[in-house]
Amino acid sequence: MKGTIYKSTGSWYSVKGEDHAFYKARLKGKFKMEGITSTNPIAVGDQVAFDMEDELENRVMINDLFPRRNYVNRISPANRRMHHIIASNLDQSLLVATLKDPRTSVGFIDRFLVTCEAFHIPAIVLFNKADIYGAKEMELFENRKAMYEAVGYKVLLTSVRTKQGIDLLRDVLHDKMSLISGHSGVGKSSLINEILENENIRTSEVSDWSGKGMHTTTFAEMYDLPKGGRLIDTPGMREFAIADISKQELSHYFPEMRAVMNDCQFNDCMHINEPGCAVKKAVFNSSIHEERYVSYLSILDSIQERQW
Ligand SMILES: Nc1nc2c(ncn2[C@@H]2O[C@H](COP(=O)(O)OP(=O)(O)OP(=O)(O)O)[C@@H](O)[C@H]2O)c(=O)[nH]1
Ligand SMILES: [Mg+2]
Ligand SMILES: [Zn+2]
Repeated sequence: MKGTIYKSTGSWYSVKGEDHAFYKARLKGKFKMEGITSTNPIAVGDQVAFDMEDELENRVMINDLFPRRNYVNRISPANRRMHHIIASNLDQSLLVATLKDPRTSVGFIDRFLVTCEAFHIPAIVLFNKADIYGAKEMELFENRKAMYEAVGYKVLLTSVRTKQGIDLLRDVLHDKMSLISGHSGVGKSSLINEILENENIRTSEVSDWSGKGMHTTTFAEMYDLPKGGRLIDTPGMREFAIADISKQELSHYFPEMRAVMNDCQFNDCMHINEPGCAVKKAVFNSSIHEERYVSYLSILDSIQERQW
């Protein structure tokens, strides 16, 4: 049977078959690995083929992986030589950020956006916990919103507490396969719970509620939206280490730089100190936001060129 991976713990998988039933799956021993650079051969969102192993217990064996339409990966926090595939076959990617408790940095958001650009996955930036923002945070929000909208990203403001922005979020997620990422504690699982309208949450998740909120998510897991579409909840990440991007190509993944870099004097301009650099000129006249340029320099600095 054919199916879609809904959850992966590394040792077993939850797969939803074409018959809409969930199966507990293992990987066939000699499963072809797509190279040795990925820590996980199968990720949430993958389309797979499987054989029944134990009909009574709904256990199956995955024997094939269908080609991925796309995927998002990052450098594995456990082993910096390896990549970790976060999810595959996505329509869009939602970054959940907060401006208080905790504050998400522009640098973190930009690393995520660069990765989405590199994988050609439309990205949305959502600021959650609006209910605890004071005047200072609201001013910061307006600045961030203007900055990201100018680059072409959709920006949302939500609160799970007051339900602010939830209807709009529901519209944005409708009928799409969306990856939900962000630091731990920003409210990813809370937002998903809200959007699922408590119809679709499996009982194990309900018992996860403590007085203070949900327990921290440990594995990526996909959920079906009641009116169509799917969400992938992911564990919070502390840092987002970008995989597979060279210093030379980095500026292509800043849409506002991509738009002007043809006017740089040198073809191989890295937009640092070169004469006649159109990107630096745009930063000076504020048509490129300085904070985005600072992110660019910082990411550039962090890219280790591979020495084979
Ligand atoms: N004030 C306020 N608190 C919120 C909001 N959304 C979530 N929280 C709280 O923030 C805490 C973390 O929420 P989670 O949904 O578990 O966060 P998460 O992003 O899934 O965290 P990880 O699973 O660790 O990555 C909980 O105590 C929630 O109740 C919000 O809109 N406003
Ligand atoms: Mg969570
Ligand atoms: Zn330049």
